[in-house]
Amino acid sequence: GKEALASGAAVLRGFAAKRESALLAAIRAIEARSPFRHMVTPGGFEMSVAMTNCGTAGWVTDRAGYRYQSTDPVSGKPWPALPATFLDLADEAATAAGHPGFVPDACLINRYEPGTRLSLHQDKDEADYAHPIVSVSLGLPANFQFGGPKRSDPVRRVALEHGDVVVWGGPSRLFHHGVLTLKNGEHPMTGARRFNLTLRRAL
Ligand code: MD3
Ligand code: FE
Repeated sequence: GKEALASGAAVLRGFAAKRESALLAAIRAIEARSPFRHMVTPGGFEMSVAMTNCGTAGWVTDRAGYRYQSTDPVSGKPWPALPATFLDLADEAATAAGHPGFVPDACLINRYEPGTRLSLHQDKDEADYAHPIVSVSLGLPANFQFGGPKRSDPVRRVALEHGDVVVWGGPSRLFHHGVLTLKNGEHPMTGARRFNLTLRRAL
Protein backbone atom coordinates (compact mmCIF):
# COMPACT_ATOMS: atom_id res chain seq x y z
CA GLY A 1 0.00 0.00 0.00
CA LYS A 2 0.91 3.65 -0.29
CA GLU A 3 0.92 5.84 2.85
CA ALA A 4 1.40 9.60 2.78
CA LEU A 5 4.10 10.59 5.29
CA ALA A 6 4.23 14.32 4.68
CA SER A 7 3.38 16.69 1.83
CA GLY A 8 5.08 15.13 -1.24
CA ALA A 9 6.38 12.08 0.66
CA ALA A 10 5.00 8.54 0.41
CA VAL A 11 5.97 5.11 1.75
CA LEU A 12 5.44 2.21 -0.65
CA ARG A 13 5.44 -0.79 1.68
CA GLY A 14 7.22 -3.82 0.21
CA PHE A 15 7.59 -2.20 -3.22
CA ALA A 16 11.13 -3.56 -3.68
CA ALA A 17 10.54 -6.99 -2.10
CA LYS A 18 10.19 -8.96 -5.33
CA ARG A 19 13.55 -7.54 -6.55
CA GLU A 20 15.47 -8.28 -3.32
CA SER A 21 17.87 -10.80 -4.88
CA ALA A 22 18.71 -8.61 -7.88
CA LEU A 23 19.22 -5.54 -5.68
CA LEU A 24 21.50 -7.37 -3.23
CA ALA A 25 23.49 -8.94 -6.10
CA ALA A 26 23.96 -5.46 -7.58
CA ILE A 27 25.23 -4.13 -4.23
CA ARG A 28 27.78 -6.99 -4.10
CA ALA A 29 29.01 -6.14 -7.61
CA ILE A 30 29.32 -2.44 -6.73
CA GLU A 31 31.21 -3.05 -3.47
CA ALA A 32 33.68 -5.32 -5.30
CA ARG A 33 34.88 -2.21 -7.18
CA SER A 34 34.02 0.58 -4.73
CA PRO A 35 34.12 -0.92 -1.22
CA PHE A 36 32.08 0.38 1.69
CA ARG A 37 34.11 2.85 3.75
CA HIS A 38 33.63 5.07 6.78
CA MET A 39 33.85 8.64 5.56
CA VAL A 40 34.94 11.55 7.75
CA THR A 41 32.79 14.63 8.28
CA PRO A 42 34.18 18.12 7.73
CA GLY A 43 34.38 18.38 11.54
CA GLY A 44 36.66 15.32 11.70
CA PHE A 45 34.23 12.61 12.94
CA GLU A 46 34.20 9.18 11.32
CA MET A 47 30.65 8.18 10.31
CA SER A 48 29.38 4.96 11.93
CA VAL A 49 27.44 4.09 8.76
CA ALA A 50 29.64 2.67 5.96
CA MET A 51 28.97 4.09 2.48
CA THR A 52 29.66 3.62 -1.20
CA ASN A 53 28.09 4.94 -4.42
CA CYS A 54 27.23 4.14 -7.99
CA GLY A 55 26.32 6.45 -10.85
CA THR A 56 28.00 9.32 -12.70
CA ALA A 57 28.35 11.14 -9.39
CA GLY A 58 28.84 9.88 -5.85
CA TRP A 59 28.32 11.63 -2.52
CA VAL A 60 31.47 12.00 -0.43
CA THR A 61 32.54 13.77 2.73
CA ASP A 62 36.03 14.46 4.06
CA ARG A 63 37.79 17.28 5.93
CA ALA A 64 37.27 19.48 2.84
CA GLY A 65 33.45 19.21 2.95
CA TYR A 66 30.38 17.43 1.55
CA ARG A 67 30.08 17.14 -2.24
CA TYR A 68 29.34 14.93 -5.24
CA GLN A 69 32.27 13.79 -7.33
CA SER A 70 32.64 11.59 -10.42
CA THR A 71 35.48 9.44 -9.03
CA ASP A 72 35.75 7.23 -5.99
CA PRO A 73 38.48 8.69 -3.74
CA VAL A 74 39.42 5.15 -2.59
CA SER A 75 39.84 3.54 -6.04
CA GLY A 76 40.67 6.74 -7.94
CA LYS A 77 38.33 5.46 -10.69
CA PRO A 78 34.80 6.42 -11.75
CA TRP A 79 32.06 4.98 -9.52
CA PRO A 80 30.38 1.80 -10.88
CA ALA A 81 27.47 2.53 -13.24
CA LEU A 82 23.89 2.61 -11.96
CA PRO A 83 22.51 -0.91 -12.53
CA ALA A 84 19.34 -1.30 -14.60
CA THR A 85 17.56 -2.77 -11.53
CA PHE A 86 18.15 0.51 -9.63
CA LEU A 87 17.01 2.69 -12.56
CA ASP A 88 13.86 0.61 -13.12
CA LEU A 89 12.94 0.67 -9.43
CA ALA A 90 13.52 4.44 -9.20
CA ASP A 91 11.31 5.10 -12.21
CA GLU A 92 8.50 2.80 -11.07
CA ALA A 93 8.50 3.99 -7.45
CA ALA A 94 8.65 7.69 -8.34
CA THR A 95 5.80 7.23 -10.82
CA ALA A 96 3.71 5.35 -8.23
CA ALA A 97 4.28 8.22 -5.78
CA GLY A 98 3.24 10.89 -8.30
CA HIS A 99 6.67 12.01 -9.60
CA PRO A 100 6.82 10.57 -13.15
CA GLY A 101 9.96 10.83 -15.30
CA PHE A 102 12.54 10.57 -12.50
CA VAL A 103 15.98 9.63 -13.90
CA PRO A 104 18.62 9.45 -11.15
CA ASP A 105 22.34 9.93 -11.86
CA ALA A 106 23.62 8.95 -8.40
CA CYS A 107 22.94 6.34 -5.76
CA LEU A 108 24.40 6.53 -2.26
CA ILE A 109 24.45 3.10 -0.60
CA ASN A 110 24.49 3.07 3.20
CA ARG A 111 25.39 -0.02 5.24
CA TYR A 112 24.25 -0.10 8.87
CA GLU A 113 25.39 -2.61 11.48
CA PRO A 114 23.89 -2.88 14.99
CA GLY A 115 24.87 0.19 17.02
CA THR A 116 25.24 2.51 14.01
CA ARG A 117 23.06 5.56 13.34
CA LEU A 118 22.67 8.55 11.04
CA SER A 119 21.98 11.80 12.84
CA LEU A 120 19.34 14.30 11.78
CA HIS A 121 20.33 16.10 8.55
CA GLN A 122 19.05 17.54 5.28
CA ASP A 123 20.05 16.31 1.81
CA LYS A 124 21.04 19.56 0.15
CA ASP A 125 24.18 18.86 -1.88
CA GLU A 126 22.12 18.21 -5.03
CA ALA A 127 21.83 20.83 -7.78
CA ASP A 128 18.02 20.92 -8.17
CA TYR A 129 15.61 20.17 -5.30
CA ALA A 130 12.73 19.77 -7.80
CA HIS A 131 13.84 16.14 -8.27
CA PRO A 132 12.60 13.63 -5.69
CA ILE A 133 14.79 11.17 -3.76
CA VAL A 134 13.83 7.48 -3.79
CA SER A 135 14.98 5.50 -0.74
CA VAL A 136 15.04 1.67 -0.62
CA SER A 137 15.46 -0.29 2.63
CA LEU A 138 16.90 -3.84 2.65
CA GLY A 139 17.74 -6.18 5.53
CA LEU A 140 17.24 -5.38 9.21
CA PRO A 141 14.42 -2.98 10.13
CA ALA A 142 15.20 0.59 11.24
CA ASN A 143 13.45 3.41 12.99
CA PHE A 144 13.58 6.34 10.66
CA GLN A 145 12.86 9.84 11.94
CA PHE A 146 11.81 12.89 9.99
CA GLY A 147 10.97 16.40 11.02
CA GLY A 148 10.41 19.50 8.94
CA PRO A 149 12.26 22.31 7.22
CA LYS A 150 13.75 23.57 10.49
CA ARG A 151 16.06 21.48 12.64
CA SER A 152 13.94 22.36 15.67
CA ASP A 153 10.68 21.10 14.06
CA PRO A 154 9.00 18.19 15.85
CA VAL A 155 10.13 14.75 14.66
CA ARG A 156 7.99 11.74 13.72
CA ARG A 157 9.16 8.14 13.73
CA VAL A 158 8.47 5.54 11.05
CA ALA A 159 9.61 1.92 11.04
CA LEU A 160 11.19 0.98 7.69
CA GLU A 161 11.43 -2.69 6.82
CA HIS A 162 13.03 -4.88 4.17
CA GLY A 163 11.59 -3.97 0.78
CA ASP A 164 10.04 -0.64 1.80
CA VAL A 165 10.52 2.28 -0.59
CA VAL A 166 10.07 5.93 0.37
CA VAL A 167 9.74 8.73 -2.18
CA TRP A 168 10.55 12.26 -0.98
CA GLY A 169 9.55 15.11 -3.23
CA GLY A 170 7.84 18.46 -3.24
CA PRO A 171 7.77 20.29 0.09
CA SER A 172 9.24 17.29 1.98
CA ARG A 173 12.39 17.19 -0.15
CA LEU A 174 14.34 19.38 2.30
CA PHE A 175 12.90 17.98 5.52
CA HIS A 176 15.34 16.95 8.24
CA HIS A 177 15.65 13.19 8.70
CA GLY A 178 17.82 10.54 10.31
CA VAL A 179 18.03 6.90 11.37
CA LEU A 180 18.01 5.84 15.05
CA THR A 181 20.62 3.37 16.33
CA LEU A 182 20.16 0.00 14.59
CA LYS A 183 19.12 -2.80 16.94
CA ASN A 184 20.72 -6.25 17.00
CA GLY A 185 19.14 -8.80 14.72
CA GLU A 186 19.63 -11.22 11.87
CA HIS A 187 17.95 -10.93 8.49
CA PRO A 188 17.78 -14.02 6.24
CA MET A 189 19.09 -12.09 3.21
CA THR A 190 21.64 -9.71 4.77
CA GLY A 191 22.66 -11.09 8.18
CA ALA A 192 23.22 -8.44 10.86
CA ARG A 193 22.98 -5.53 8.42
CA ARG A 194 20.69 -2.98 6.89
CA PHE A 195 21.30 -1.44 3.47
CA ASN A 196 19.69 1.75 2.26
CA LEU A 197 19.84 2.95 -1.32
CA THR A 198 19.06 6.60 -2.01
CA LEU A 199 18.52 7.25 -5.70
CA ARG A 200 19.15 10.89 -6.50
CA ARG A 201 19.58 13.38 -9.27
CA ALA A 202 22.80 15.04 -8.09
CA LEU A 203 23.87 17.11 -11.14
C1 MD3 B 1 13.74 12.91 3.65
N1 MD3 B 1 19.53 7.83 4.37
O1 MD3 B 1 21.46 8.69 2.72
S1 MD3 B 1 16.54 7.22 3.66
C2 MD3 B 1 20.79 9.57 3.31
O2 MD3 B 1 17.96 5.07 5.79
C3 MD3 B 1 19.74 9.14 4.26
O3 MD3 B 1 20.01 5.42 5.21
C4 MD3 B 1 18.64 7.29 5.37
O4 MD3 B 1 19.17 9.96 4.89
C5 MD3 B 1 18.87 5.80 5.45
O5 MD3 B 1 20.93 10.78 3.11
C6 MD3 B 1 17.25 7.66 5.18
C7 MD3 B 1 15.14 8.26 3.67
C8 MD3 B 1 15.32 9.66 3.17
C9 MD3 B 1 16.21 9.95 2.17
C10 MD3 B 1 16.26 11.23 1.65
C11 MD3 B 1 15.43 12.24 2.13
C12 MD3 B 1 14.53 10.64 3.65
C13 MD3 B 1 14.56 11.93 3.16
C14 MD3 B 1 15.43 13.54 1.60
C15 MD3 B 1 14.56 14.48 2.09
C16 MD3 B 1 13.73 14.17 3.13
FE1 FE C 1 19.51 11.92 3.98
